[in-house]
Amino acid sequence: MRNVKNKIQKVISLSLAGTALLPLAGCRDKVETSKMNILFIMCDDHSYQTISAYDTRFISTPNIDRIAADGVKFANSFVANSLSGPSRACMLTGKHSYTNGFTDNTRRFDASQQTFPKLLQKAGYETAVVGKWHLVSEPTGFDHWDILIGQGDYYNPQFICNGKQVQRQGYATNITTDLAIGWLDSIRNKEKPFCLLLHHKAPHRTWMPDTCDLELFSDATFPLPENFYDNYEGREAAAAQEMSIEHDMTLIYDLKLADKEGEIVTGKMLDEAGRRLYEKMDSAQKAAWDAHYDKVIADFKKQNPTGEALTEWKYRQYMRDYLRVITSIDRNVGRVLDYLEEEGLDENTLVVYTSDQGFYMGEHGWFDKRFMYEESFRTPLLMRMPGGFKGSADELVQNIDYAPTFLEVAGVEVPEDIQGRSLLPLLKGEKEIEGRDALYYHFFEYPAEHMVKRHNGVRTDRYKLIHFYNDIDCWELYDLENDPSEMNNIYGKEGTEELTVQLKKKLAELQTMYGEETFISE
Ligand code: SGN
Ligand code: CA
Repeated sequence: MRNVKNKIQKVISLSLAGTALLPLAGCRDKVETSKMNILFIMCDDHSYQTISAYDTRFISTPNIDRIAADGVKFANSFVANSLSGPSRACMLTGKHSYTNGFTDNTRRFDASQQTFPKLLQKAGYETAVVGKWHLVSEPTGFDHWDILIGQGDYYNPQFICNGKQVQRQGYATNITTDLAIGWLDSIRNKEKPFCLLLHHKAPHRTWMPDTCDLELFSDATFPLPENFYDNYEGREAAAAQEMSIEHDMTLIYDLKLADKEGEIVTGKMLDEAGRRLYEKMDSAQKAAWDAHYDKVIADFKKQNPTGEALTEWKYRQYMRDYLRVITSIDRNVGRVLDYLEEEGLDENTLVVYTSDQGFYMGEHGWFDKRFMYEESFRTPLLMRMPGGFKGSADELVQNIDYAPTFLEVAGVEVPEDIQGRSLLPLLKGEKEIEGRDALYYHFFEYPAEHMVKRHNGVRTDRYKLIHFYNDIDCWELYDLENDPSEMNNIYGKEGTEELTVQLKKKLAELQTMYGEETFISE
């Protein structure tokens, strides 16, 4: 049925090409082809390891993969600062954190500054954002906004719709998708091209699955990452973190073992928070939840694992919940892609899928992100441009590049002060981004939850140099070709002198280029 409707739409739009004066009966969109629509889908904490276009070990994500199959898979995509608010600010402005001012999650986004939605809106686009926002100040540059409050809840979340608070029943990923389709279908002005930011809360901690996905992956076991029991030798900052599955992931809050008897106690304040999340569900949601987790709790009590068996139990449980949440995301991505096809909008819409950063799936023994190490510095990035290149792009790209890309796709001049580079050449299959031979990274949020020290660094296609500073002064150097898991810090080792000098020079150059000289002297 869907295909039939789709074919009809395509025939109509083809037959209308070049006949602008004909009545547009049956054609729902009157967008000029030069003004491409933009659908920017982003999840929160979605690891590239759990997208089958990138990695087939854990899960199949057929719908997200549809974007990759007909578009570009960026094989070397990175963020500028691996944390939600900062990452979003980098994307909106096309500038690094120090320049846009949103350096960590305690900040408030300066909404008066230049952003790509504002520039698109000025150029005649209809703009909207639905779902997670996380920038504290109200969205500006949007004709319509319907955002979660703060991190938002998985179940029955509160939204702020154009300034008015609304509570919605259901599961966040489904609701956010409904809001996106609802806006596309009946709220936006169809005379204009659109730019829609569809930003999910999922799969952010505490990885709460939709009730229909609870039984998935129940029997799945996962091979432990080789460096699961990392001892962080030669990496002082890595040793100081508080994001380990063994020590910091909690049974009730993170792993949903809120037993009715109250026998499971981790002694952490988070126990109470975990029980509160459960209390926010309605009775039908609780019944479905109990039907699954009561069995898990009973089994856990029977096994009563300790030591490494407990740590590995936690890892498996974490992976199962995380993958269930990804299943719901993938299904909902499919719904939006289907909608675009049904309406013939796929012919004139750039579709983007990304995450605000990568995430650890047990590598180094961790969950969470923040570090400049590969799993959290990288982020998935797929872009499908109608008529564009299909395949993999290996160039180093970063989330400050999205803003100039969207502007260029829309035919809007990219302002001089934007620090990112447009990826349009790569979307067209041209293999070059001018002047990009290394990426800069800067993480600021310390002291804070998870205790990842402040650091900045530079990455080329082969090497990475990191400087941890503030209450520590440690350098790390990795040869990613020989040590892709970053276990062997070769900083200060014989034979690395020349390389270190070059990378420090590059780091200083990038800091100057991105206006951080003042920061260096602080
Ligand atoms: C919350 C989480 C952290 C997470 C931060 C930042 N704790 O504070 O585990 O690192 O968000 O995540 S929780 O107890 O509230 O779940 S971010 O992606 O939004 O930056
Ligand atoms: Ca995040």
